[in-house]
Amino acid sequence: VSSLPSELHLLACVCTSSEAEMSGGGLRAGFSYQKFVHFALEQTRLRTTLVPHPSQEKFKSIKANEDNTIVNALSFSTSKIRLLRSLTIEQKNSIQVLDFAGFLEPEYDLPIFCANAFTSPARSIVVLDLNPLYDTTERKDYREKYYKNLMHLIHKYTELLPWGGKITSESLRFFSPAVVWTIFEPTEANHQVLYSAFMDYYKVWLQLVDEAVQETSKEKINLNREAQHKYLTWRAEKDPGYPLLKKLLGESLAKDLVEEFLFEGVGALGTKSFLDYFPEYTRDDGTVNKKRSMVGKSFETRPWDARGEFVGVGKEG
Ligand code: BLA
Repeated sequence: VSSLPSELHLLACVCTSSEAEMSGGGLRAGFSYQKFVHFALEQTRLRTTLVPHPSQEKFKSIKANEDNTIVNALSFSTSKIRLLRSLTIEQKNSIQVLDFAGFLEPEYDLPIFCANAFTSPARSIVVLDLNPLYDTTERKDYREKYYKNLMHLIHKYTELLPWGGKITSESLRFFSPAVVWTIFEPTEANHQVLYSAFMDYYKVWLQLVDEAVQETSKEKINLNREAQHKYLTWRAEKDPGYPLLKKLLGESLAKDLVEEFLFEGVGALGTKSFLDYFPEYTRDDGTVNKKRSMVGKSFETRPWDARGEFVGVGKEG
């Protein structure tokens, strides 16, 4: 019940946007990532019961510093999904942000659903993926288990949503061979393709959730928990959206949003620190290096082959 107003708002957006979307060129007044969220929640509800996550209460009504900015935050859990949360930010004729993710309970080794899009009048920067819990190059068994039957998706979209260019190898290790990493001009046609890809990827993920069998080995559950905690720790510290969140919400609220909402679990799923996981970021005085990447950007083209085998050659610079 607590999510009703946001979802009504969301429905309203879907119903009234078509006319504005027809106007074409640049960032359309009516374009919104709300319909992505609406689709995902509706699909999830068809299969399972969504229970509001405790984090929703604090963040569902957050406001940006600027009046023209609408922030929407929703979070749920299900019997298998520990945290399904969505953040959208809309600034009329200016920026549109989507950050949608789903994390399973540690009893499952399922990939993390990850849809991030940052749209300005100039371009849309997009990551859409089932982020692996384990390295798909080192762990061939994990790659076989989840990505073998998923590679058809990237073949379907790679032409319309081409590789976005050089990327830091630090980000790349959290991506799967089926990742959509792309930068495009924010036209209606491009966003329609993105919406279609989002629907396909989300449906596949939901199917995997349905089929997921609970792990019983304590050791494996602990490994799943630590892998998820490492991911949360990385993103809570280095997410490219963080500077913008600070600007829009102020430093303190942005920090709370990142730690208690977007990457909730970073404080509770494990005790290791960022530097325990990523010691290469240690500065001489023992603090965390603020640089996002220590290695630099590389991989001008998609570094996986059609079967999901890593074929990238990392070059510095
Ligand atoms: C840029 N966001 C990017 C880039 C990536 C991502 C790869 C390109 C810059 C780069 O090479 O680092 C997204 N990176 C990811 C994701 C993972 C990762 C999803 O490693 C997962 C492991 N983006 C958002 C949100 C905002 C946002 C919520 O998701 C804002 C509130 C903004 N992303 C944003 C902006 C840029 C960006 C402004 C361009 C500026 C920059 O590159 O610093």
